[in-house]
Amino acid sequence: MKKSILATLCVFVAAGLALAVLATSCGPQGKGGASADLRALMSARNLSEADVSAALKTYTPTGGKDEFYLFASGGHGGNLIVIGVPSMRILKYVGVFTPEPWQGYGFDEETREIMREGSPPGLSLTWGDMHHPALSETNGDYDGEFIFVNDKANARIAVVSLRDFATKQIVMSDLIQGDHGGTFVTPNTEYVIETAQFPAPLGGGYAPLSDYDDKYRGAQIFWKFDRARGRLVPEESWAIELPPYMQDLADSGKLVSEGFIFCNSFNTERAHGGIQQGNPALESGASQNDMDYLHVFDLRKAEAVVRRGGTTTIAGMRVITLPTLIEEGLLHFVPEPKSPHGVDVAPNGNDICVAGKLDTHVTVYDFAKIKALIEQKRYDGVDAYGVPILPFREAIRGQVEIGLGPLHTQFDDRGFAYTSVFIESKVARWSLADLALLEKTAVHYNIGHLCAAEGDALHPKGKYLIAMDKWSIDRFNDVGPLLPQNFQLIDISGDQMQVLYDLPIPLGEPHYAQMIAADKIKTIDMYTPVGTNPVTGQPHANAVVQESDARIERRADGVHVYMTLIRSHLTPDVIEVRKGDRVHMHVTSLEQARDATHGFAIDKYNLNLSVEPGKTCDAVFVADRSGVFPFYCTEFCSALHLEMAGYLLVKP
Ligand code: CUK
Ligand code: CUA
Repeated sequence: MKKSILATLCVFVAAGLALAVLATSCGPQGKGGASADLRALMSARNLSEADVSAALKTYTPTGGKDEFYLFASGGHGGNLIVIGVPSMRILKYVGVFTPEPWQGYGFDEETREIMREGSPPGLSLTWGDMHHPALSETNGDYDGEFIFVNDKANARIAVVSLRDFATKQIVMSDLIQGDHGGTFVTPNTEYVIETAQFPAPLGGGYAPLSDYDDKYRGAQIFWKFDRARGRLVPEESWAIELPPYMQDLADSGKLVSEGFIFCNSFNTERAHGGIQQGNPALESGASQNDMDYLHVFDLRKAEAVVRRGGTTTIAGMRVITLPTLIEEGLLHFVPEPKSPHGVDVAPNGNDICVAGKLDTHVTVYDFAKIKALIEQKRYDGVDAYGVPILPFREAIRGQVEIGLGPLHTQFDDRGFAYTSVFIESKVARWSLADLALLEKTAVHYNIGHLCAAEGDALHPKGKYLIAMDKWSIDRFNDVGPLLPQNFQLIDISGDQMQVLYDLPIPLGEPHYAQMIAADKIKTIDMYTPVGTNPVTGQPHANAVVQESDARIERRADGVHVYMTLIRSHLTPDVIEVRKGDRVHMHVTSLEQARDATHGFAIDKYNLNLSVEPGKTCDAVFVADRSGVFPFYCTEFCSALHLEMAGYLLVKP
């Protein structure tokens, strides 16, 4: 054991990473940098010293914990991915927009209700296109309590509690159709921001495309968050009407810019397709102008307008209309080059970074200058809807020439910014102080977002960055035509960035992720007291907290089964009903041992529950087929797990 530790240290020395003091302990073995055994292993596996040094930076022995949690969107898989950094071990998929049977998510009544509430009336959507997770913040730093995620496809926002890593709420407003710019929080999480991408008549009505300029609109919703309840409050939320450009990502101001919201846009051309009608495709139609508009929105002044009732209600949502926004001086535009993607406010709060997909620069706006221009009403005209435009040159601090296809920017603790360069497949590191490009590191194909540790918070942690690469061609063993995405872990602590590890993501396209220090996450071990409803956190009305109370009751609305689970039996274990009965399962786990989870599945009734220690949940189904249907526990919970089973008998 001792020998292998010494050998390991020697490899560090070989890679030029160890402290000099360690070198003395390497003895004769240290001459070549590694022991003969390690050398043999390296050559057998064809590893360079750089490989070994990378391995040592990520390898986490059994029982070792990670320094950070990475929360990555699961893209069109609809679920959230939790990963430990630097080990890059996947810790959990959290069911959000898509049912997740092993969590009972979308199968028990409590979570089915979450999915129904977040769906159009009469429908229960079973997937989403998650793009941007946003951790809750306190004073501009992640606090580890909640994470919010959007569903681009259906214009929804979900709330996930980080106490139990479970979804608590999905909200949907009929105001907009499809959101891309979500989610972003204000520095104390008063609001969760959701922005429409596709202009459409607000509130969901019909209008022909020939009315695009007049009837189609963009919008940005400010969902009010009640932290004590852990819920978004639709009645206290409101929105702003925007011109029918494609509003993209947003960011909250911080420090000097706190109280302002920045949102980039593209397609200020207002192209809307119609290839067969002789119009340009959206991709070229939306790429004509050299400049689009950075939206600068005064949130504090807008709140005053909302308070005094200066809103119009559309689809149940209070909306500040575009004429009111202009009249009250709440919205200003600043030109931004060309079809940009994303806006990121630097930790100093004053530098606002925008990268143009079709421009080679990151443009750094100077908030102090923007504010002065607004105060002096120094306008370069107005847009087609009357929104005042500030002069570009007077609003910026400068531009950094980055390369082809710069997209998103993150920050570290040393004053560096990191921008993903999509077309070049690189990560660029540049200095905020002098706006100078320092270094570019090749990553795998088609990097989209990148994520540094707390890299969009007030106090970034540095150390690690994840390159979120969209193509993984040639990188992993072949799995057919649909390949995983690739997360590359990059060490950013040194003078040179170093790619350490490739993690295939086989769940959906994770657009964005956030990384938080692990010590900020405080989870519960189990649901207490026994009989807790995990969604509300309150005692469940249908809980049965001792086995002797387990029972079957026939009532007007069907058969109610009050069931308890404890190693290794289900009580009752025989359920007799008549064909056509509605069966209401009320299932409680009496376990109070950590991780002693039971499942509950009924054969051929499309039902699987996950019953963690202390949890109660309901499931309702109609016993519409007669026969004998075994039910059983789906978690291997004990030596007699296979015996944890029973029968549902449905009499003809
Ligand atoms: S987006 Cu996918 S790479 Cu939805 Cu934030 Cu930029
Ligand atoms: Cu309980 Cu297996």
